[in-house]
This record gives sequence, structure tokens and C-alpha cells, in this order.
Amino acid sequence: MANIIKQNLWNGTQVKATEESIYYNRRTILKQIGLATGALLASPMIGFSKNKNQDNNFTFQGMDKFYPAIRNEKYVLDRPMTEEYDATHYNNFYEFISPKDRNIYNAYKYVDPFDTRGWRFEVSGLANKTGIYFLEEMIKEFGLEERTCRFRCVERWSMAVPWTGFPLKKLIDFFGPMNNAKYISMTSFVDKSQMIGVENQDWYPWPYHEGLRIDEAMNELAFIATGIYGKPLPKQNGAPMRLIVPWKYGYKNTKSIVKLEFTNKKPKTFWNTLSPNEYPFLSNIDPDVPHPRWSQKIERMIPDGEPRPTLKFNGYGEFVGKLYS
Ligand SMILES: Nc1nc2c(c(=O)[nH]1)N[C@H]1C(S)=C(S)[C@@H](COP(=O)(O)O)O[C@H]1N2
Ligand SMILES: [Mo]
Repeated sequence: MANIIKQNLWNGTQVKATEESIYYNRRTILKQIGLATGALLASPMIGFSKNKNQDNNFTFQGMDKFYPAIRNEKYVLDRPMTEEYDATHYNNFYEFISPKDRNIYNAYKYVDPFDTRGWRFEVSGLANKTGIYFLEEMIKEFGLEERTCRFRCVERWSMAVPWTGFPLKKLIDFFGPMNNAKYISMTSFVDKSQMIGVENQDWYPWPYHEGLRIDEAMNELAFIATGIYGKPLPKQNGAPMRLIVPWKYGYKNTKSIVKLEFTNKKPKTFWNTLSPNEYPFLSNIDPDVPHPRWSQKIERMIPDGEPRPTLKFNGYGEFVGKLYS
């Protein structure tokens, strides 16, 4: 059993690594050839040319009235913002890997059946308030702000984007965890009939799940994103609510959350279950701690693969360093 899981994890990683380089190459090629070679552009590469009018698969879920939100200027970037097209098409979302192309970065093509309207999530465990809540009600309760953030995947690609949402701390304070709540776990939506990757990849421990220590979750940087680029999240980016913890590797950033639980036990996590040595619970970004199969010293900016030195805590040490001293 362990072998089967391992086998598939490695396959999955290969798919990711391959598609990552294909993405960069397509963009580089497109730049080099410009628009001169019509024949080539009629190939699938056309999907990666910039078309500002393109329907970006946004799902307004009746919540567009909350956007855009005012930007919180406290959180500044040290690099150019990633283009909206790239951040909303170069995604990691295993629930939407299709057996038709096995391409992790084609998630946006397969999200249509995913119904995110009228979103509710369940809060359970060691808290004063528990139950099922409408996201829309929570947005009214907490309000929305925009924040620009660096975001880095363990596979080394990185981007810099404006998220819209509310601090996770507001949500935690609302539910009032008890003193013995030491962790919070987060679980993603799962449904075979809406998610082609779930239907076809039964070796993964669905639903996707992750967790944080409560003190991490209460840090001002931990954020529930409901939007990106001043609009509600497209489905492929984790609509309609996902976690953003920018000092941790991308896989901690649970998408399409339907359940939060306050616990006194360290929650299991999806990737840690699959490969414990590669995906530890904390997973703080650190150039000096290599992944067992690659160095983390350098990251590559989407879309052109421009290298940058990895920063400890992704450059957010002034906010989160004290959590780990
Ligand atoms: N439910 C779910 N959440 C997920 C993932 C996933 O496959 N399923 N992938 C994670 C990984 S590995 C990364 S890098 C980020 C990618 O977020 P993005 O597509 O918005 O850039 O989502 C994370 N959250
Ligand atoms: Mo990732």
C-alpha cells in the first residue's frame, strides 16, 4: 500500500515538474516569436498568449458586490506583481487534474462543474461557537481588505499577487477557541462528480486537508482569501475561500475550505500523510533547509522562470519570526 502511494506521489511530482518547465518554455517561445508565426499560435500555445478580454472563469457567486476592497498598504512587495492571467492559470489544484492530459496546470479548464454558490462551512471542535455558517454572512461580519503578498510553492515557482479577504484571526476570535485548542485544521471541499481529479485519483487521501498551530493561525499574516485582483476568486485559485499563509510553502494554503476544526492534537495533513519526510507540518519557507530532492535556495518567478534567491520565511520574518524562537 505504501508503495502504491509513493509511486503515485512521484508520478504526480513528475507531472508538476514537467509542466512547470513547459509553462516557462511556452512563454519564452511566445516572447521570441512574437505574433509573427500564426501557424504556431494556432497550436495549444494560444492558451498562454495574453488576452485581456478572455473569460477568466471567475465565479461571482453573487458576491461581486463586495469587490474591490480597499488595499491595506502595510503589506508591500519587493518585486513586480504577477500578471493576473498567469496567477489565475498557473495553478496547483490536484482535485482538477484530468486523466485527459494529466496536466496539473490545466486546472482552470476543468473547474466548470464545481459549484461554489451559496458556500457554507462547518466549524467544529474546541470552540465556544460551532456549527454551519454562510461565507457571505462572514464577509459581512468581518469586511474585506486587499493585501499584496509573495507566494511560493515548494516546487520553487513563486508569484506576487493581490489577495482580497479577511485575517484568519477575525474568524478565530468570532468562534472563540477554548484554552486547550492548540491547532486548527482546514479541510477542502470534495465531490467526485464535480472534481475530475478526485474521481480519477483514488490513491490520494481526499479530502485535501491541512493545519496550523493556533498561534500561527492568529498571526496577522494568516489570511482567508475570497478574492484576487480585486474580484472574487476564480475556482482554480480555491474559490470561494482559501487559506493564505505566505511564509509557508504553497501546499499549506488549503483551497475551497468547507470545514475548520479546533483541536488539541496536531492535525494530519494531506502531503505529510503521502510523504512524511518531504512535507513536514510546519513547512516554513527556508533557503537553508533543502527539500530531500532539491535545493530551496532559488525560486523562479512566474511566468518566465526568472530566478530569485529564496528568503527565509519568504521575507516575512519581522511578522512571524517570533513564533519560532
Ligand atoms: N484543496 C487543495 N488545496 C491546495 C492544493 C490542492 O491540490 N488542493 N494545492 C496546494 C499547492 S501545492 C499550492 S502551490 C497552492 C497553489 O495555489 P494557486 O493555484 O492559487 O497558486 O494551493 C495549495 N492548496
Ligand atoms: Mo505547491
